[in-house]
Amino acid sequence: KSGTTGGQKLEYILKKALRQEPLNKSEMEFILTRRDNEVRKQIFRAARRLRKRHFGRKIFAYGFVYFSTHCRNSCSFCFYRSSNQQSPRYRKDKSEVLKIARSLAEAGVHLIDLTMGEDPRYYEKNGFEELIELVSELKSETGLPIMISPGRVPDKELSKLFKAGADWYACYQETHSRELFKNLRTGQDYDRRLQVKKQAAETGFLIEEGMLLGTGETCADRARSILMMQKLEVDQGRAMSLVPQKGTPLAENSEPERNEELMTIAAIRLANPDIQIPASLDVEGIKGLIPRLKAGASVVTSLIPPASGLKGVSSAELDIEGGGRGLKAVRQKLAESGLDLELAELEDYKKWM
Ligand code: MD0
Ligand code: SF4
Repeated sequence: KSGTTGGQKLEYILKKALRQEPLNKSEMEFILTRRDNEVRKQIFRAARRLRKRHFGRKIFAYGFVYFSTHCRNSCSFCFYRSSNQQSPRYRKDKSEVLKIARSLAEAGVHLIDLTMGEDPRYYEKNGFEELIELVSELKSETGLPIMISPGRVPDKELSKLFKAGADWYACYQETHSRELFKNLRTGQDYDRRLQVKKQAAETGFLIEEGMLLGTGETCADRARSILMMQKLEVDQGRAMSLVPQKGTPLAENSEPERNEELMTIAAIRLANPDIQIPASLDVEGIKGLIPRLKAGASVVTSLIPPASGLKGVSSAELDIEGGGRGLKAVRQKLAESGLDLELAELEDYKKWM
């Protein structure tokens, strides 16, 4: 009901966001704690307006190449944590990765996201030369922008990767509560993980930050993570719901309500009007696409070609072999949605960068 203080407060905050003035923590929390469906719709509408202002009708798409699922770490939420015997372990060689990337490029993605666990082969044995070589060949063969999500790489490797042609560095903190961080990224150092993002930005990378929902965080924690995205001046900020994984400490957690992620996406947009925000297919597959775009997301991520032998991170198999993680499926969903959105051209994306 408008006229109540709650209604006035909402209106005040949304107007402020639409003027692109930074929201403070309590305003962010107010947005994140709204439960009423009509109010939520109003918030999504404001988020879409901001997306439209900065991206028009264009939606972007990233190919996802999870080329090594080996990892030395033991994140409590992750299917691929080192001690999990139940997860599919593989490591694709350069020629396979290039082949998959070429097929993604032909299909029309705007970027290739090269993702790996903190694979001991790179971190402990051979070093990063192979990855650096992969980046430079991928760049010259496809001409596409490249994101790397290789874990917390050493500083000196970062600049080599940048020089080889990587444009983006993605490294998710998951939470900015130190307490929770300890439980999630077991044995890892909060400050060092944060530092590497700053270092990457200084090196010249575009940077992505991410938060994980449904691990016991409060709305205040979520607000803090969103404000950190602002403070770090990230170029891409994501929220993804926990998908409880078998063989992990969080296996028995319940999944957060779907609206929680949508509300968080919208709140990220209100606080960071011009950044990329993923609508990841890795949580609910293709059926999750339109709701995320309606909440203000701007880029479809986790596109995985069938028969590539590649897995997703949160949903290892979901929709991959059926083609649901392909651009054709995305185009079709966009056309049916009535949202007046279309896939961008590569040139549009490069201009945005
Ligand atoms: C995604 N599963 O895009 C991927 C992943 C890593 N840079 C991205 C979390 O949803
Ligand atoms: Fe390794 Fe990344 Fe999984 Fe953590 S989230 S266990 S670093 S693959």
